[in-house]
Amino acid sequence: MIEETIISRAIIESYLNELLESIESDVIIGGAGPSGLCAGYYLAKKGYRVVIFERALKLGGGMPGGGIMFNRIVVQEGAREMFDEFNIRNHEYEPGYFVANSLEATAALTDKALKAGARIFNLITIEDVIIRENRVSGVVINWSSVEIAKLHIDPISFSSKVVVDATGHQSEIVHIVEKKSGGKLLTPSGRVEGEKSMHADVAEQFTVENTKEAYPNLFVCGMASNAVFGGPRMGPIFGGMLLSGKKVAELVMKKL
Ligand code: 48F
Repeated sequence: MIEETIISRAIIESYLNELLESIESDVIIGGAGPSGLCAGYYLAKKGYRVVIFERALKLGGGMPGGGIMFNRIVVQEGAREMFDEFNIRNHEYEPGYFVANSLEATAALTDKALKAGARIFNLITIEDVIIRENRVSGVVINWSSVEIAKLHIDPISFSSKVVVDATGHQSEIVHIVEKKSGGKLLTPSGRVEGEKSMHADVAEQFTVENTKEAYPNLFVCGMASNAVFGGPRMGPIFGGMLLSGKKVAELVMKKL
């Protein structure tokens, strides 16, 4: 006989235990797109306590949608090793251009991040940060449904040694810090420099180069790096996103 109440208890208790264990962690990552998942995987694999908050129901950010809803992604020579690391099947379309199924890529990143030990909470939005002594020391979260329904419900806070903004084009966490710090970011102008128009080749390099600390204890990766440090966008080529996720994990490990 199946007892409905046992199913309910199993779900509630198991979820809440994981949420309680996540109140204090080493790294909070905002956004479970390709760069955030990749960063979470590399950090969790090394034993760091990683918590990822994702606003959406489904993971992967812009990855599953491929290019104009054609569920394929491309990575360039120099990033193919990332496909190998995540065991994502691919083929060389033309010399130096490797194509893969974006659904497989999303599933592989998610699977690896979770199994490495990253705790991923979907349907939760980071709406603010905690700043102590001019350093980011955590985030303020609420259910995404509260945001969508515009309900007047107070959020709660989670602390971490480091926060990573992997929220993509919007770079939402850095925007919050820019506003609340009065423009004291570690960018040339102290403010968000803003994303430039499409230039895939330059953008791919820029993403990795500008994966860095944008405010004390707040790092950026993926498209957020371009938006914050003023680089171009690149469309459905994903090598830079994955390499950026790997690089931010290395920078965070050094910091910790
Ligand atoms: O946009 P997204 O996929 O970011 P990414 O890892 O990759 C960018 C590429 O997908 C693509 C591209 C590559 O060629 O240009 O755009 O840099 O994933 C960002 C995730 O962050 C979530 C959002 O729902 C998405 O899944 N997100 C955004 N703001 C918040 C958030 C927030 N405030 N709190 C939680 N999650």
